[in-house]
This record gives sequence, structure tokens and C-alpha cells, in this order.
Amino acid sequence: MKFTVLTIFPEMIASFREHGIIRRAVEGKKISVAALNLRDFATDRHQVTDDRPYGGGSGMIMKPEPVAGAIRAAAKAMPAARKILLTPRGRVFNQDVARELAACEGLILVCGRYEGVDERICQELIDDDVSIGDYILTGGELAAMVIIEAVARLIPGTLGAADAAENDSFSDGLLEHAHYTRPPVFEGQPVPKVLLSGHHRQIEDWRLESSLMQTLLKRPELLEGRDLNSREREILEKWSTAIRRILEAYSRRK
Ligand code: 6GU
Repeated sequence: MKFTVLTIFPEMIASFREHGIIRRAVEGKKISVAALNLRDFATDRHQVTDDRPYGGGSGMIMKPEPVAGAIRAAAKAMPAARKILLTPRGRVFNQDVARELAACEGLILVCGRYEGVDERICQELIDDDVSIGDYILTGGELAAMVIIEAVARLIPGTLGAADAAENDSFSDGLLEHAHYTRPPVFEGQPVPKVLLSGHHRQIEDWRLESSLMQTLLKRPELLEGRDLNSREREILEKWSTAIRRILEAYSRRK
């Protein structure tokens, strides 16, 4: 998978590429991460990439010529790549979008700055608008890095453990179960006994129950939309029964 980021701050992408899983994936030739400097595609001698909005108002707009030139240069090098504009107006990125993008041959990620990009770029040269959430960033560079990281780790061979991405939160629509490592007792708090037992079936059961508990407490809407399997229904019914008992015992006392 090839990522090309179009930005006025290519150094941000260069330093991102130097660390952790991205660096390893680049070194292992599973991905490539390149940045093109939009300034290099400016058409005036001062290499200006922004200008005042027609119609007046505050803020600056990215000029179309440098953005168009950079998109065309990147697309020439990888014609099959999806051309994505990073903008808070885009569809909101999530794990499903990450999976969709991981199936592309390449991604050209256009980082807007200032108030936005000239609309004629959006219409003519962009395949897809993506946002990373409902808040405003000053530019698309952090969003591009978020997307590259989330997509890259779905590419086979980029993660150490072969199946680590499969177990992640959201990979099956539930939050991850709780995790523990040594020591067995930390500041008086023990690790759940079953995890030390070596019983793989029981450990899997405990992890599913923990996943469901995390999801119920932190993101209940993920459960409301879910096709529960029989084991999941059993666990939820067990809790439901336990909670009902507690409430019944309480009302008998009054
Ligand atoms: Cl992709 N760009 C900017 N500028 N702000 C954002 C965003 C993108 N996603 C969320 N906020």
C-alpha cells in the first residue's frame, strides 16, 4: 500500500515515518509513505499556497493551482490511488472506513489548511472526503497520520503478532477485554484467577464476558445494534437476572 500526503508541512510526515510500526512497515516494504510539498507546485514566484476568499470574510483559502498540480503529480505516479481530501466536512473515519481504504492500492491524502480548499478542487480532483471526528483541526496533517496508521496496521505483515489486529477493539464490534501482566498482585489488586489457570476455554469465556462488560459500560450503543450470538445472549441474560434479583431484594426490604 502506498500513501502519498500532499501538505505544506512535509516534515510532519517525515518524522511520523521514522517511528514505531510505521517505520517497521516501511522498512519491511509493506507500505510506503511519501510527502509532496504543496509549495513546490505553486505557480507564482513566491510559492504562495493560500489566498483571500472571494466574497470577503475572514481566513484564507488554499489556492487551487498548487493543490491540483500536486494531486496530478501524485496520481501520475500511482494512477489507481484513491484521492482523499482531509476535511471536517468529510464522512467520519472509523474502523469500517479503515478496512475499506486498506483494500485500495494507494491513497493520496490531501491536507487542507486555513479555512479550506477551493471548491473546484473538491469537485474535479477528489474521490472522497474524510474527517477524523467532529472537532476542528487547523490542518489535515494529523488526520492523514491517523488514517495512515489505522490503515497500515490492517495490512498483512505490518503487526508483530499475526492476529493482533483481529483481536482489537472494534474488529468484531466489541471493545477489547481487560488486560493484565505481571506482577500477580499490584498495590493489593490481584489479577483475575482464571487468567493464571491455564484453562484456555475458560480464559476465552472470561475475555468475552469482559469485552461485553466494557462495551455495556462504555459504549452501550454498540450492543444495541449488534447481532448477539447465543453465548453473548447468555451472558447478558445472566447479568440481567442478577440485576433484577438485586433490585427485587432491595424493594422487599422497603
Ligand atoms: Cl480531516 N481536517 C481538519 N482540518 N479538521 C478536522 C478533520 C480534518 N477531521 C476532524 N477535524
